[in-house]
Amino acid sequence: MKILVTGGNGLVGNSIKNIINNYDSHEFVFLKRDDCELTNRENVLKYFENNKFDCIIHLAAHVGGLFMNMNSNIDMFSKNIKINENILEACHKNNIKKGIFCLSSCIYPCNPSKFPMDETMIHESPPHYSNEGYAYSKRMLELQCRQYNNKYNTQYICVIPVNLYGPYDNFNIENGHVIPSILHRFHMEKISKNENYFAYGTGNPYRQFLYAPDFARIICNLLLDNIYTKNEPIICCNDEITIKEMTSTLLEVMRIDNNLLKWNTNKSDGCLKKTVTNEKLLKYYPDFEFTSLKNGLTETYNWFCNNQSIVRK
Ligand code: GFB
Repeated sequence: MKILVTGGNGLVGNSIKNIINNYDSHEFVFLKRDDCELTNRENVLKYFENNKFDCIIHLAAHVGGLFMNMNSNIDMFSKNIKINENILEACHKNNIKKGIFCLSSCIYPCNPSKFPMDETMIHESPPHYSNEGYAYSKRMLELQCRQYNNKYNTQYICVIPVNLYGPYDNFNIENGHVIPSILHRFHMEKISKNENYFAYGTGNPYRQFLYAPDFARIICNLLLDNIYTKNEPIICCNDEITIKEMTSTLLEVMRIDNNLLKWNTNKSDGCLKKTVTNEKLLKYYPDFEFTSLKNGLTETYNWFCNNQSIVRK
């Protein structure tokens, strides 16, 4: 099959690039932002018309950490709605019947009826105000995929990862997610010998972190090994810890004394808890081996230090 990967030069796109040798009977095309502006309908329809694909891994999105979301909820909604609508229309017009579409655990209700949350609870009640724009744009993507699946018998599978991290992430100190932005900021403090190690918020919120290379393996399995033959959403998550525990492990990996860590509680904590379950995933892949946080953080920090010329900052 000829497989289009949108967001091909991002965190997960590059992780897929590193494992496609395992799937050499298929051709992967990695779409970069400069190849086609996905918010532009005409560009997208022309690109699909001119290139013809059998299936799609749709990863491209306007994403960012808590503070970027809080500052740009309008952009988060409008850009992602346009991207997803254009991609789905192009898939339909070019008879692409199978694909992976990426949501996120942050779209879930912030006050759910129960924890952990499962695949049936996406629309149960409002998401956290901090990322409403992004959350509702992704909830609409789940709705659109379900409508196409019901009417045209497509297999558009929505995958729901938790907080992803790894090599090729966005290490922007203000707009990045917690792991890349703390890693970058603390690295600068370390090499400048200033040693002002401030993390944001209280450190009490709970999060589940998934190593992007693990998520890439899950995506390729779901799309290509015909074990999961349904077209319903599926959560991809690992164990839950507090931001404090994650930061402590990161400092250990960066060889920074944990006693030097301070918290800037003027900064928001965002959603305190958004626990989801991987019960469904493990039903289909009971032997799936997740990378431990310590190993994932070690590989991410080594990659950051050895690839300064290409790191997104
Ligand atoms: O990863 P993060 O930005 O996203 O923040 P969310 C996670 C937690 O880390 C929050 C704390 O409780 C922050 O207060 N934190 C501590 C920091 N220090 C830092 C820091 O230096 N930078 C950042 N960014 N956080 C996002 C959603 O929520 O989850 C997105 O807004 C996306 O839409 C993503 O879906 C997966 O987990 O709070």
